[in-house]
Amino acid sequence: MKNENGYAPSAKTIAAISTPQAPGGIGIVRLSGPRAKEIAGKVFTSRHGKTLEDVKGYTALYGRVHDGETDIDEAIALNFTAPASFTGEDVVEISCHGGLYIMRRVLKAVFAAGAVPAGPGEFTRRAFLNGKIGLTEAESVMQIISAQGEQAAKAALAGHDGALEKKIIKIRGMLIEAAAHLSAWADYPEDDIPQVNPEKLQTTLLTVKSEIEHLLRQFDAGRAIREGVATVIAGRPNVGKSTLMNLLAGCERSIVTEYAGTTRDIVEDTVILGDVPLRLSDTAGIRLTDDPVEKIGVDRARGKLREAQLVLAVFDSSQELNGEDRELVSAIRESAAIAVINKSDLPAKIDVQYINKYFQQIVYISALSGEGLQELKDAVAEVLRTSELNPADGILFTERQRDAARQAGDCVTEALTAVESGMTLDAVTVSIEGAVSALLELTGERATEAVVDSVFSHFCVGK
Ligand SMILES: Nc1nc2c(ncn2[C@@H]2O[C@H](COP(=O)(O)OP(=O)(O)OP(=O)(O)O)[C@@H](O)[C@H]2O)c(=O)[nH]1
Ligand SMILES: [Mg+2]
Repeated sequence: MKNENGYAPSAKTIAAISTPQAPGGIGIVRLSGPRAKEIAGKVFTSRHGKTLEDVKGYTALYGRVHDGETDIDEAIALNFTAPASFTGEDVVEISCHGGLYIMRRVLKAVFAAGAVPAGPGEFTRRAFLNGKIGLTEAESVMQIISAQGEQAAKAALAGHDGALEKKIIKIRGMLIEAAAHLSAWADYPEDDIPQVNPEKLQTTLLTVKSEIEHLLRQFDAGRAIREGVATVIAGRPNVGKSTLMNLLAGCERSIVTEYAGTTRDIVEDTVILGDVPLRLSDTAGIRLTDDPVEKIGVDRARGKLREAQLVLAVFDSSQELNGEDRELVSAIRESAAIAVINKSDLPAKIDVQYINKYFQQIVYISALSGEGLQELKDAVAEVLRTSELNPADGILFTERQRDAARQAGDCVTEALTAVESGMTLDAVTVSIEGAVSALLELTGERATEAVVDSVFSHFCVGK
């Protein structure tokens, strides 16, 4: 028998430890499947003789968990009755003391009583297959678990509440309406179907395109907030890179002296600037040098620069620009970068016009006094586009989602080109249908088994 989602419910009852594989106050062994209550009943005996099958759903029973012969621990068994559970199946959670030895013994007893080990993410996978949650919501379960900061947690929760799915369904609705009108008009020309207005069609497609582009732009910003950004502080010697590092870190992380060539090795620290975790690297001042030790430092700085996701290019406001500054500017042409004009407390000599020409974001700062720090935060949020991020709006979380959105965007662009170049409306319909199918894959409504497998392979066992 298949459920409304088109999947046959699983006959197997799975079990796993759902709390971390580490000692804790409480540990939970979770079972899900048609025999969950019966199997749990074989290893759990309640104090007052009630069984999990007698009591109604959402009842907690207190008792002992055992392996049929000896008691393992005292425990609480909580039952959820299908379909009103996380997985949509009968679920029992046995909460015992959170010692690893105890939890493993309980799990072993549950296996001996007839359950099979749950695969990675299998509980969430069953929730998806049983139509309890969409694929994007399932993916955000992982994001909620791994969120490190407030913004990231908020975004993950919004995804779990279906913000992305709603957004995709809205976009898809617009496309489906356009495609339906096109087909009806092409198939039943004698009926009274209003003629397709190419301008209106174009407007719809442009709206959809800009919504998809907006989602794609936010992908990188969302990732910056979730995973942090590899940020390199670079510049010629003595411009105040290490002073800036210390200002951002809030402690004396790097050595600062008035001598050029102080920093040799890369000094690293992670700081949260605004909402974004920056993995900072303070580097050696880039210049030609005969000092063999400094030379290694300069090479390392250049290497770091190539890997950087964001460069804070530091210049000394009190000095004229020199060849080393210009070399840095040309080395980071392709990178996301902010020009940080430091020592703003001193009389300015720097040629700002030159900097203006190459950087979109310029910040004046005194790393010594901290003046200008807020402007730097704003510039970082601007460059990484985290200032535009609105979790309630729906955010693409995973590369899988991003790729599907990209594909949909490409199809919409194709459809637009077809409309603009006066191609047959059939060609437009084909492209629109391509976009719809990419969006169906994004939400998981038409995802292949391979896609579903790969989504859940990233989960841990017990989730
Ligand atoms: N007046 C003023 N001096 C600063 C400022 N920032 C740094 N300095 C001074 O500039 C000198 C060099 O600072 P560092 O932070 O070591 O410079 P750096 O770029 O790390 O230098 P290297 O490691 O040698 O490449 C020190 O004497 C700092 O006190 C600033 O904003 N204003
Ligand atoms: Mg330094």
